[in-house]
Amino acid sequence: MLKRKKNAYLQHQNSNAMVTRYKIKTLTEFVIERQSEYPHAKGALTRLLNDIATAAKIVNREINAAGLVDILGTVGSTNIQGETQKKLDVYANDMFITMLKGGGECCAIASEENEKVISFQNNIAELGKYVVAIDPLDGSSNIESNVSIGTIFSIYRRKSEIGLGTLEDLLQPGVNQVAAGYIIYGSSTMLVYTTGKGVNGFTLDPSVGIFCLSHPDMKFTETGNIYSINEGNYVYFPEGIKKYIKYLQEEDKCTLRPYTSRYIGSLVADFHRNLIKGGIFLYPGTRKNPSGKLRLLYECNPIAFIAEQAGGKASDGFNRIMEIQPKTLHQRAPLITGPRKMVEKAEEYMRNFSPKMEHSPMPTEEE
Ligand code: P6P
Repeated sequence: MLKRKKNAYLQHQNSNAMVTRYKIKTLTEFVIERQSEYPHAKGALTRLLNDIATAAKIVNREINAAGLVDILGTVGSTNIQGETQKKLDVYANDMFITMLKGGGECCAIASEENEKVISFQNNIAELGKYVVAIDPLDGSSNIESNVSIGTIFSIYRRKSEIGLGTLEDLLQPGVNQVAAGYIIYGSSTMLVYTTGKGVNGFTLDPSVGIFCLSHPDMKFTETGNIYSINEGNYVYFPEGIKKYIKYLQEEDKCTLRPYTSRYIGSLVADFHRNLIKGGIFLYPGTRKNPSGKLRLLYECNPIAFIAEQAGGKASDGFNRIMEIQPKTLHQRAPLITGPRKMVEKAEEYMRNFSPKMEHSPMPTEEE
């Protein structure tokens, strides 16, 4: 009798486990559910996030097909950065702009691929309340080598009242972001985003074209043992970074050193791995480029928002990234981001060995 009861219980548990295992929450369900946490939300941000997710699915399809059709080659033109534009770069940029313009919730876009702000006129008053800064296909130089690449986006409320979005609407410090995230086109395609209440990751099920919640409430580990930096620039690094790297490479069992070096050269892929496994990412200012390489509006700020919401930190070596007041659309900023304790150790080395870097020259548009 007891054995029959036990078997019946186990069968009941297994059937529940089956249901639980397959009870998925979609991105759409999640965003709508979370919308209720914002009393004044009328659904505009929800629709904007879904517009971005839809564009990402379409870009994902083209990236996966890229190896099969002749869109790996360059399109010949160059973007604002002076980089040769890959056809996928252009395709992704066009797709996100089209979706954001068509969705009606956005009145202006700053894109890595466009020199100036792209503004839209919304004739319906309650539309166009947001602006978006976006790197439509970051790391695209890795496309031919089939390395994971990404889209990085940042969403702000517009400051102007009505009409076309303006440059001032885009030149807001990162603390004003209402949402930020990235899509990583890798072995699986994931959308990771925050609206200021934690970080959640959604994996695309390509068979049905749905982003499913796979990584709820993502957090950095308290510290990690991975460091990501392009050591090919070592000779140009400030003394503080040089000494920090040597600190990471010393043997010390108590602090898990020497750390492991991992660097792909694709910001979204490097950052995402470090968020999952615990590690610090550094793209510092150098003797050659005191403001570093990464762009404040659509690389540093969105990554910084995610990092802080995941319990980590993001600085330029001295100051919080999200408190930098942008002066130009494509300005660069040094970026050090990861678990709080790791970033603070790097900042300690910068303060002690490269204090003069704190007030490096203000970036210019040409940079
Ligand atoms: P480097 C890609 O071009 C990118 O903007 C980021 O995705 C990446 O982190 C960085 O540049 C890599 O730069 O100089 O190490 O090749």
